[in-house]
Amino acid sequence: MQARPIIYGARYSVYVRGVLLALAEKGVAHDVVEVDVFAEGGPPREHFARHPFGKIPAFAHGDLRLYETPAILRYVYEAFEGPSLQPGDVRERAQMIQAIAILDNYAYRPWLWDIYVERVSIPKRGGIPDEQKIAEALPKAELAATALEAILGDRSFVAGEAISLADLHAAPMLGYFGKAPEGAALIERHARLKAWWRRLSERKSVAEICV
Ligand SMILES: N[C@@H](CCC(=O)N[C@@H](CS)C(=O)NCC(=O)O)C(=O)O
Repeated sequence: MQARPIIYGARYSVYVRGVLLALAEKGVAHDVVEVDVFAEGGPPREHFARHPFGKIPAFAHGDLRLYETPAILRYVYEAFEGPSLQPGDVRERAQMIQAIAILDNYAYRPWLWDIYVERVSIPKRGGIPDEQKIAEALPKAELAATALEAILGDRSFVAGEAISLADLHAAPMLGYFGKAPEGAALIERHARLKAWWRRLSERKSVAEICV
């Protein structure tokens, strides 16, 4: 087995960041091969051999090839020494998977694409945000936040008192979302979510990777 896993992707990607966070929390040395999936003309042709859907991250370790972040996170959790990133309790493990699914299915699109990209990225490039898209995303963004907060409850992390893969999946999304005024205001309104995000953002790995 080759010593260092390889992550194919870009460091700005929330999904790449989730994997980088897991590797950082585990203390696993790794290499990143930059792949620009948003390049004019689409992802580089050779990337489709690593990820048939042309997305990032793709992952290699020895002769193992993986894509889809939850699978990569699970592999990192199981294959490498270091702190456990998965709760010992069966109910908390189920909540960890539930939180990851909520983030992917209900938070990623409104938080990232409809609000952060429209409000922050597009104006940075000189474009005009789609106000209707933002307005329509706000209730969906709120619902995702409320659902995550309900799972979090009074605990320190989303699936218990210890950090888990779900927190590492959430941190990059919360980091971007909080940069949009609508996201910052929403986080501010949700006291538990706010405390959770503060706890996450103070971690060395999150502070270094989710800038
Ligand atoms: N389901 C995938 C999602 C990965 C994903 O959507 N990555 C984004 C970057 S954050 C991407 O590659 N987008 C390129 C595109 O959609 O064309 C996973 O879990 O890894």
